[in-house]
Amino acid sequence: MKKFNVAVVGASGNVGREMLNILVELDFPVDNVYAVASSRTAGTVIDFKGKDLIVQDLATFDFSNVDIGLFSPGGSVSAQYAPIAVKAGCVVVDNTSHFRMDPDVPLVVPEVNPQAIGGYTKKGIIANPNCSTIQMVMALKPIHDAATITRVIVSTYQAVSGAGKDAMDELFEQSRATFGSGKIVPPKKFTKEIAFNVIPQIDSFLDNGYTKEEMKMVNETKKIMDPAIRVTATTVRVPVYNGHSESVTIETKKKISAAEARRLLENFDGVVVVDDPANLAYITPREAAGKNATFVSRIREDESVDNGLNMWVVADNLRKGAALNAVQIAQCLIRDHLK
Ligand code: L14
Repeated sequence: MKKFNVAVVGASGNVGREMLNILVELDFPVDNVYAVASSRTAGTVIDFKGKDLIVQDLATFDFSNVDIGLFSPGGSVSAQYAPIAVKAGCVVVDNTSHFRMDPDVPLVVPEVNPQAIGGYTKKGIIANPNCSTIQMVMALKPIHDAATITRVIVSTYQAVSGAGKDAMDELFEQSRATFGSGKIVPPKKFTKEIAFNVIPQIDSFLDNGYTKEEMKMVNETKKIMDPAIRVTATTVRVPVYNGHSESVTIETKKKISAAEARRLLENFDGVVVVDDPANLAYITPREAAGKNATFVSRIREDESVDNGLNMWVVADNLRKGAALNAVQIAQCLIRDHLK
């Protein structure tokens, strides 16, 4: 089997580290792996299959020997460096929001719209959707195919890991302070205290009153699945370390029973249904963390409308929401296009 040179950009971050883990777990056919990050962590050492990878500085890294770049750096870094990597001959799978809505960049969840990947040739870039979008479309897709979803109302309960390691430390230190550690930790990564609290803001506000995170869910769902689906979202940060949860309410053109939806979801690749409330069988983020599946629980008919369903959708936001989905995209890419 052909092997590939892979660069993980943002290798020191939460998502970058998961990417390295998942390359190993999925037995991705790597030849050389390069860990690349900002000058802040360049020179540090990361373990990969028992070997030391020395983190290289993105500013001077040469992509000409790299086939696939898995990018998950912060902020505007991808905007600057993804095109540089592409020019050097590398295909980039990018995790930032920068390229997602570019019509010349495919936005892919491999179980949902794998056919879109071929469009990567236009810019050399494939975008990985937002974490909350990915797990939601995993649960929507089989139902949409069977009954045509017309509207989605979603509220999220998002873990702090998506905001980075410093954000996880902020939750930890603020929690300790509540119990009298004596160390006062003012909000820094978040807009308000996150310990023992919930914050109805993720990313910045837009003119329409929604946050950017909310509009990512609206626009990305349309691009990945169907522009006709109308979506409204409220995205909320909760004091959970890892694993995003979502309350998802849908309306469909065709009536679909809870039992039928359960059966469709059970048969959809990547989804695991855990739904037997009488026996406390429903999923929580602590149980989903570290796992690759998107879990669906609490599937029930919405009795306030004619054709509606409610469900509870949970996934590890660093895995299916980011690193796993990116490596799965790379798997499709090498299977169908880089043979
Ligand atoms: O759009 O939990 O990819 O702060 C990734 C981090 C969305 C917000 C994205 C978080 C962002 C997310």
